[in-house]
Amino acid sequence: MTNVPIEGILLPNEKPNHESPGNWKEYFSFSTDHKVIGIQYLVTSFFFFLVGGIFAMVMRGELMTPESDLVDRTVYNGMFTMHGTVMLFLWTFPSLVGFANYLVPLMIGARDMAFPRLNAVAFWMVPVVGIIMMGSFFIPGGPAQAGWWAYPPVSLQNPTGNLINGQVLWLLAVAISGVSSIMGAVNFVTTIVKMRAPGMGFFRMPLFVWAVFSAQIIQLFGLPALTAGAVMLLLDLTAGTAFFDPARGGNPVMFQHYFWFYSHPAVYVIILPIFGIFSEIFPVYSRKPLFGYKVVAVSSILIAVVSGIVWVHHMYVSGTPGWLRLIFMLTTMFVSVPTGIKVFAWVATIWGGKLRLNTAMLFALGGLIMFVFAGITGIMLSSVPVDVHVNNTYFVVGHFHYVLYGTVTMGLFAAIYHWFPKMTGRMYSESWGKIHFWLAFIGTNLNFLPMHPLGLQGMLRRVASYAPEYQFWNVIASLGGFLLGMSTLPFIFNMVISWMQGEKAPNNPWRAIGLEWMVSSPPPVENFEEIPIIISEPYGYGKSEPLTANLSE
Ligand code: HEM
Ligand SMILES: [Cu+2]
Repeated sequence: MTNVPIEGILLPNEKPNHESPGNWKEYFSFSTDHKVIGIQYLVTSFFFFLVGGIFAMVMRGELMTPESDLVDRTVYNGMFTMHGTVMLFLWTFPSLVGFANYLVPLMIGARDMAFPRLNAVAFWMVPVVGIIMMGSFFIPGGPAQAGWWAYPPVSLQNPTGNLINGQVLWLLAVAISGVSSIMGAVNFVTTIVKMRAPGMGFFRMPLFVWAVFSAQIIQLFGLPALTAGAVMLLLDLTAGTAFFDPARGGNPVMFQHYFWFYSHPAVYVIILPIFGIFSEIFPVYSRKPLFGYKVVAVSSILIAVVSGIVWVHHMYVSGTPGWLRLIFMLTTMFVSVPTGIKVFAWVATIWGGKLRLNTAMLFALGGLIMFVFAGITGIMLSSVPVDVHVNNTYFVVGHFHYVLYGTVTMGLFAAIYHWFPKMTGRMYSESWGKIHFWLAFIGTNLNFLPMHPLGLQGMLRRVASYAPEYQFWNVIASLGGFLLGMSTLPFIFNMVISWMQGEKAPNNPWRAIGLEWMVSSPPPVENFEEIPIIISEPYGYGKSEPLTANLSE
């Protein structure tokens, strides 16, 4: 077979033909270099993390007192809707795609992604999504107010009567974001299947690559459902159809199925790469091989499969019959098996290791601790009798913030610190990093722990006012929220100053094992002058076997 060059597709041995990213202007251009695109994703999504954070500060300000006195109720509705949407679709998803973009080709010994141009197109759709979302603040009626899940009939209300309203723009943005993610998924799966360096069998891939692979397979089977649901809702809103409008014979519960068939697996699209990050970081800073490498790899795939058959646990109180609730309760509880295996493997890796508690390791450890807590509340929620009581209360909000801040955002910070020297060629300041960690760790727990007693006492989510007896825990939560907001300042300060004038980073500052650490910091445009030949399993800490046959360590 001959290799016929095809426009826009990179063959495994071909060198990519892009310029070196020496110049900052490169980051504002249609670059096809996966490393530039990775950083573009990360910086853009971090900007939206700040935007979503400001919405959170407004909500926590409102909730300092039982009365609705800081902002108008409709503004509050817009705030929680846009907060959730921005944090999911513009922070966690794209930042993880950023890491996947930057790291996967380097980790598998490839020179770029399989479809570099598709990659650039997928990235540039993200700012478009952001602009549409933010633009909805400036139209009559303001942004969508139906929550990040956009359940009909609330999402079908359209109080202004305009064709272009907040909900329509929201649906449009979510649909574009879905298209961008599908492009990304096709690209990642192809890259991982087709572009691995010689000798890099599936069971020699780093666990971050396994995690991205599993997560992107979920995107491929799940996203079509969400996109179909979003388009049908858009038609109901604009074209007079009645798929989901109960007043006109439609079925609103059907939308919940479309939504959760994707959006439950979506939480695994987010968490799996974080598990991958943990699996990369713990061995390096414990100086031990990852415990149970193959089992951890397979459990990523198992999580991806099982995540597809649990969605109805979000619908226990949507008129779901008892026998169906029972089935989904059992499948949901089963997810904790492969997840528990991973937690066990990380603890066994850390156990008895020579721990180096620098900032990246602290964030990973903090994230692991909070994940264990989130997993416990998750199992509680999977139980029908518990969920029937706490569904739609702050208990659920507490649970998913332990996952999405406590684990995912902490894990993202761990990754940013760990790979910062590789990406920028500079070292960051450990002391500022540690200040960031402690503020974030204390802030997260102060903010989200009180939500559990509040939910058990019956405080509903998505409300701007509440009964006075809930005030104590709400004040604590708000103070924690403001602390969390402040914790971001030392981070920004550290990143900007270190990127501009930090100490120069060597190729491998953490003495880590992995292909990305065998090239310069930042890596050369084509990643590898010579394609590496892999001759051993990853994570060979404490063994003295080389990783490749041809690159020098
Ligand atoms: C052991 C693993 C987990 C179990 C058993 C579990 C279980 C549940 C259940 C049953 C609910 C529904 C509660 C309700 O609506 O009344 C829920 C809500 C939620 N979970 Fe989890 N969960 C787990 C892990 C995760 C992870 C890893 C994430 C995210 C990365 C996550 C994010 C969410 C979110 C966002 C919601 C709320 C959705 C909403 O109402 O807006 N969960 N979880
Ligand atoms: Cu779920």
